[in-house]
Amino acid sequence: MGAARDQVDAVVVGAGFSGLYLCHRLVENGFSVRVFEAGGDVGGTWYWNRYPGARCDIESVQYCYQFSDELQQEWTWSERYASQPELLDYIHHVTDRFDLRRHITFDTRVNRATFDDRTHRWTVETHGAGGPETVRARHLLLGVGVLSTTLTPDFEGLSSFAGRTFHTGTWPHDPVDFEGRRVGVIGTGSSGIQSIPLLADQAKHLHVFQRTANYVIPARNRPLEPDETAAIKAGYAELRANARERPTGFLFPFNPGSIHDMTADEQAIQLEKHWQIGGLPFLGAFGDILFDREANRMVARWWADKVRTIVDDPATAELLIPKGDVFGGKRLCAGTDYFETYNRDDVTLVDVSGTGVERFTPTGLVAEGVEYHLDDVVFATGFDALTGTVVRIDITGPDGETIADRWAVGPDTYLGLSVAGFPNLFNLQGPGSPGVFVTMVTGIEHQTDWIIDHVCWMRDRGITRSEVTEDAQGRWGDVVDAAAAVSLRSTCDSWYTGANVAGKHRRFMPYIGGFPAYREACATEADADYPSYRFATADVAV
Ligand code: NA7
Repeated sequence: MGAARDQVDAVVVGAGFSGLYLCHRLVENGFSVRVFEAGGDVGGTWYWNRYPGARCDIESVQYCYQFSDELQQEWTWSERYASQPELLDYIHHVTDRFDLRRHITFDTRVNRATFDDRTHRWTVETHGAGGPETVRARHLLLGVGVLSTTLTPDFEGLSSFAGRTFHTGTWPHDPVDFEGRRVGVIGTGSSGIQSIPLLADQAKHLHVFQRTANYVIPARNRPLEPDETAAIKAGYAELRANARERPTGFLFPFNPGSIHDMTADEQAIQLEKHWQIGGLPFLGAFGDILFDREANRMVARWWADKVRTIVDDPATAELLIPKGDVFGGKRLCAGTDYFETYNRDDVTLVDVSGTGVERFTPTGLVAEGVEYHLDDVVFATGFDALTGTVVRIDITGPDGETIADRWAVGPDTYLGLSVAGFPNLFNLQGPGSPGVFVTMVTGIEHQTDWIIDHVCWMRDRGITRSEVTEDAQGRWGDVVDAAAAVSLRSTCDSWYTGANVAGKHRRFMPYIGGFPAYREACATEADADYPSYRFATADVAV
């Protein structure tokens, strides 16, 4: 590794898409690196989220690395939307192909990191299978994932429940058999929506406890044919170049026009076209769906009628239609046979929008005053998104302030990457980043490349400390807020705003001004030799 294992140039936290690419680029540029990963292997999100039906909602060919053409050419995706096992195979392939495994310590959590302002190094304390370890590093790079701290509601009596419980975000590695069992699912976000049809196939009876209905579009996943794959591989360069210029960083059929400019018949044809395309590209039907309330309502009404044609029982259909929510305000869900599943006799939708799931009993749970006898309960209850994993690490800057304290009053960042008061630290895809609105892997590559340029620039000049200014951070916060303000998304309760976590500061966290504008802001900063940062060189040669 070129340096003692307890003193390195960079510590990377996480071995998912972010951590692996960070590791690759650091090593490629001659930096010594240790990667710490809480899981037992690489994969991040795709290591943990192994629930039945777990699948990407961005097309596989656009949800993968693009830094190596050899990698692109040698890897063949089998389906339009990759399943969790295929994504994990891909991540393993990348890890081995670029020989990254030897830099990673698995089953190990980073508990604490403290910046030493004398040496300009982070002291990083870990705990894992091999016991505690302390590593000193110039740079602390967080690739901890934006949906990696699971939430399980603190239900009364939960510990008395004698059956099995699972969370979609920490699913067991061994197959789970639900055959002949009475299963309950709590939560109808993407994870619930993907898993419910498969759980229904196995269970003796499935109860779905729904607090809030969600907008679901058929994913229309399918195998990729050999001739399609050949065309994709031949056209990767063009695909990537075009995708980079799109606000989302990925390509899908998009009509920038307004719904108001079409007749009712034309609107229906256009919406049907996008319904047939399926998945997130449904939002590309009209340019004003997420910006104009009436346009949004018109689409929601058309969609509700679709649901009524699929679900046989009218009362169940009405329950599955969100009431008053902005269409696409939460992340749109891509489902496979989701609504059809409610036509099965062995599936019951339970409305828990009133008094909710009240308590667990040894044999099940009580919801809305009714007791349900269950053998297994699946929590599909989401994550403390974007900030949750970062604030659970005790990260202390030179002034003694922790990131958790700093972000308790709002997750301020500069370009989503840097936090004032925390030198030599970069966080990927978190608050202030376009991350969750750009295809993740593309956003990760872009941010990583920017970080690598920054740390190389420091090294070339003998600089050992880099810290963003409060002013620059404040200005970026205004940019993030202004972009959010024009979108209906910011008006919704969702994990984007922190509304799904009791007591969490309420702010629309991602930057939704689009990938091109974000790349321009990052490039402007780098091209001008990082005017938003203050630099210093340590007196001590360590
Ligand atoms: P989400 O989208 O946050 O969904 C969590 C679901 O759990 C949602 O339906 C919640 O209902 C429900 N929930 C949470 N707490 C409760 C309680 N106490 N009682 C009943 N229901 C509850 O998480 P996912 O894992 O599905 O998806 C996260 C992202 O991963 C997704 O957006 C994709 O980007 C991939 P609520 O809406 O709060 O009423």
